[in-house]
Amino acid sequence: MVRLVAAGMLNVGRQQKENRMNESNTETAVLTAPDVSCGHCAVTIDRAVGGLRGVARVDTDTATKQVSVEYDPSLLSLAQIEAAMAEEGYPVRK
Ligand SMILES: [Cu+2]
Repeated sequence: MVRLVAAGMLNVGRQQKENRMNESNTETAVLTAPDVSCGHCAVTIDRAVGGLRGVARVDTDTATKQVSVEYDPSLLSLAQIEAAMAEEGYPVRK
């Protein structure tokens, strides 16, 4: 019973965090990563970039090789996002 209550409180906390993120000023950057070829690449990028603090959303389109990243510029820079992608083997084309 106590565990159920605790889990519910955790969910509420997560929701509030998401709401705060939506209220903050996020920017969406569309990056081209020519080495993206398949869904596996998309999953790798989603994990690497999505795991960065300040990233709200990652969407990789394997057809266009474009990665759209919604992030909070007050928490991290575009250069940090690009570095995380390059580290996984997907350098961004300038
Ligand atoms: Cu791939």
